[in-house]
Amino acid sequence: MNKYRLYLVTDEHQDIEALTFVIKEAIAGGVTMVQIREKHGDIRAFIQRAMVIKALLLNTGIPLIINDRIDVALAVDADGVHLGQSDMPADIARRLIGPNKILGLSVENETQLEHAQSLPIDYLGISAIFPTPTKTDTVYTWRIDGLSKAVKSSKLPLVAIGGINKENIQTVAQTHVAGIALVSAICHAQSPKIACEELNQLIG
Ligand code: TZP
Ligand code: MG
Repeated sequence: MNKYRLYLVTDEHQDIEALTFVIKEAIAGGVTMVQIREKHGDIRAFIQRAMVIKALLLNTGIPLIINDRIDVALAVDADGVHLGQSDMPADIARRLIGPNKILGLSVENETQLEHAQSLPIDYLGISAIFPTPTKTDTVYTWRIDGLSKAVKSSKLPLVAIGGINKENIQTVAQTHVAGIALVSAICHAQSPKIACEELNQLIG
């Protein structure tokens, strides 16, 4: 099974109740990986949310990934961590989490993509494919062309993120990218379960 295939990233603005609904539905709809993303720096709240989601994912085989924070990932014994370019350097992160955890890194341009190839990581987030209101500080949009080139040149599996939805997911999947990560297309759907089923079908 390709765990990167349909990768849910949580919406930091949803409270624990909304988040629980989304996660339960997404599990039923066939999501393959879940990342908890928190940006406001309240580590206690982050740990609490991570523990709730970890309990929901128990025995599903769906890996739980923590955004940015190695300490939170260690605290809840998550399956992995996703780093950005200004988070802890990948080699140090790997040393702290050990060889068996999943380690992802976002790359925001071609230089970073190339440099990342020799890092001790499992996958790369290609950010952002399209402009998105979910993350307004993105520096570059890869578009389909840039993503296609990245897929061809990278030896590490790539996960596409940013502005992906039902309308454009097929063109993203046609690049043969390993995985597709989404926030709003799943979290803001009336039924995240149906959204996941439809997205999964469109991926092909
Ligand atoms: N990193 C790059 S774009 C993005 C993140 C976390 C947000 C993606 O959200 P959406 O709603 O799927 O466009
Ligand atoms: Mg980050």
